[in-house]
Amino acid sequence: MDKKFKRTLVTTALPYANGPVHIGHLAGVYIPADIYTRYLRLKGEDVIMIGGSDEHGVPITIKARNEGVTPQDIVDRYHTIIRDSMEELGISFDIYSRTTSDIHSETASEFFRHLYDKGEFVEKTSMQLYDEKAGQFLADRYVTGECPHCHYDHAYGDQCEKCGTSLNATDLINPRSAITGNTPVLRETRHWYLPLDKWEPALSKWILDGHREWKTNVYGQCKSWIDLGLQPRAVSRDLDWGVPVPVEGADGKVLYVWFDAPIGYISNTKELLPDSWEKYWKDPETRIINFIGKDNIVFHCIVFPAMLMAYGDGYQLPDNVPANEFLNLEGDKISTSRNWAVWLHEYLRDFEGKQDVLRYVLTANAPETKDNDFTWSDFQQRNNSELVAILGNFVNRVLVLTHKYYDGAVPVPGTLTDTETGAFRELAEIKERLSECLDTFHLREALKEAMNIARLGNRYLQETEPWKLAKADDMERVATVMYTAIQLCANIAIAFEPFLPFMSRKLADTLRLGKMTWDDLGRDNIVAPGTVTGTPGLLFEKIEDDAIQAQLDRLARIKEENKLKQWQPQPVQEPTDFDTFMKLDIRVGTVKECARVPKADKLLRFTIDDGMGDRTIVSGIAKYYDPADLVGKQVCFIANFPPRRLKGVESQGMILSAENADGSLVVVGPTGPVTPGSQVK
Ligand code: B3M
Ligand code: ZN
Repeated sequence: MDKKFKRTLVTTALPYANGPVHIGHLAGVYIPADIYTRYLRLKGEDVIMIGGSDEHGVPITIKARNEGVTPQDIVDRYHTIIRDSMEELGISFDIYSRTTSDIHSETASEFFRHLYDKGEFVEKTSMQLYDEKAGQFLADRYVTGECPHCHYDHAYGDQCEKCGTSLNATDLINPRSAITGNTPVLRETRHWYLPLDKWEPALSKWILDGHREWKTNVYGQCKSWIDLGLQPRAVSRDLDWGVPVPVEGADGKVLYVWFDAPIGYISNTKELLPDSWEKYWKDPETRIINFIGKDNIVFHCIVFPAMLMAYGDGYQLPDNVPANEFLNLEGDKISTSRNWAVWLHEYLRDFEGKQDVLRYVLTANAPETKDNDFTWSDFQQRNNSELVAILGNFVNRVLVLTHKYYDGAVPVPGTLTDTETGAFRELAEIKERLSECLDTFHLREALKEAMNIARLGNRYLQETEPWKLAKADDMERVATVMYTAIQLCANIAIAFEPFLPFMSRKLADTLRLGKMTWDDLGRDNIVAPGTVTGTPGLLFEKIEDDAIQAQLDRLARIKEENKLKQWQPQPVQEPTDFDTFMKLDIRVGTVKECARVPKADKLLRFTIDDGMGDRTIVSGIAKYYDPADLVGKQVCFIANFPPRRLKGVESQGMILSAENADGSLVVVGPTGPVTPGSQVK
């Protein structure tokens, strides 16, 4: 670490407790933060990682309203799922708390009150959107409409998810209430604003001059915000869920969720370290790193820093904000409301014991510099041909051979040859690049470097071929090779600890390693001769096609469900006139016979009593009916279409049917008995 700093505070964006966490959250925030924190711990640094649920805000009240339960019910449910599933994935928070805790409301309240007393807010009355039917103001996600920038039609009142622009509800074109669907009216209300314009020079100096090393996506977003000119931002809302505004006469007003949520980082640090939390926030020798997703950049780089500067009292600004881009799923944007996600708690149920596989795939494919796609076939492929075939295979060969030749005891090596010294030199180079990548948040690259140790190991075995040496009875050389290979395995256990902590611990236990440290990485003598290694078990197992197919089937079902939910009636056609209608001779007939048309799986052949005799009609509805069920029913048909041949049968008309949202067809007939041959008009 930079000599300037004595300790690191890692914060992770607080997920909204309106749903479980999914692979997008993990790839964007929690896995990178966990890798980085574990790395610093291995280096013996003073580091804490802070997490917690964001339990205020409109996404939660909307969910509660939809389900007819209280917001507290919602956050209790999802906080537990999120906390437990992240723990199971090995995300090693020092604390995972929540913003409905008492300590948080006190901290957030005090923060607001302090700024209020210092005169840091501007109080303003303005016109805001109000839903007269629901009887409430429509803050943030309570209103949707057209984005004024990219014209996406489903932008939210606080942000357009399409172009990422942060919005005010009143910016939306054609706003609609998310509660009632009504068009809102404007009504006057009073709020407190943080004048970001006042902090613009300080923010510009701090970021644009002082942090050119930040990721280009982060720096670029900050720059465009600052270049556009910062505006005062409201920090309160007219809502009944949140931290009440701690000021006389502010009934029915709460702190804006984006005001209270980042303060959650502070409250959670306080909860973890009641006596020493301040040194993690107010000491210039503390380095603060915020892990977030790209939609949170402005709040972490502009708004929260302005709040901290306004507060004063030594609060430090983040040293880096390594925000990731988005992860898509099978080519589509991940969405909680559309259930288009791989949910962590479901993954853990479906792939028991495979935490490291998900950690591996999400790191190897992390959206560090651009949006990326998660696909189940890539997941399977990376498991089978990287984790199993490269990493697992190397370690397994080494342990099996050690047991075969030495009953598991690490042999005393003979003289090292150029092959060994070359391998250790390469290992040292890998360590250097790996550390450099981790220090600069290039975690995909870092994982590749760690993997290079396994590749190096496989190459080393291939080159030295200890099984051939053993056949030729060159046991001294076998001892050197196996000793060296065991050291490479130990290096793998250390190098992978930040990435794949479960595999790492299992391997470390097999090699009888106690506490691992980053200092040991690169050493050629980590495991002493004579150490009796444990029985080798497989580190990774192949993932079979049926497990992958089950996931793809689930996604296909969700796609189908979403299609149904999104179904809308076709727009009404161009106007027509009665004469045109009358030209169609629509009649009622009674089905006398109905049978499948041989060799045509879609077609049914009807014999219809049309009042004049028997009429044959062929209709493409075989998928939806058992022919016997239609006999005796009355149907409407068009009588004056010219006959045409379908699969060898002459069809004398067309039976009318209605198409459902899912594409299925239902035959249309009269609601009461009708004389066959009657006309429909
Ligand atoms: N809950 C937004 C999100 O989940 C928000 C982050 C808060 S971090 C202080 O994307
Ligand atoms: Zn937009």
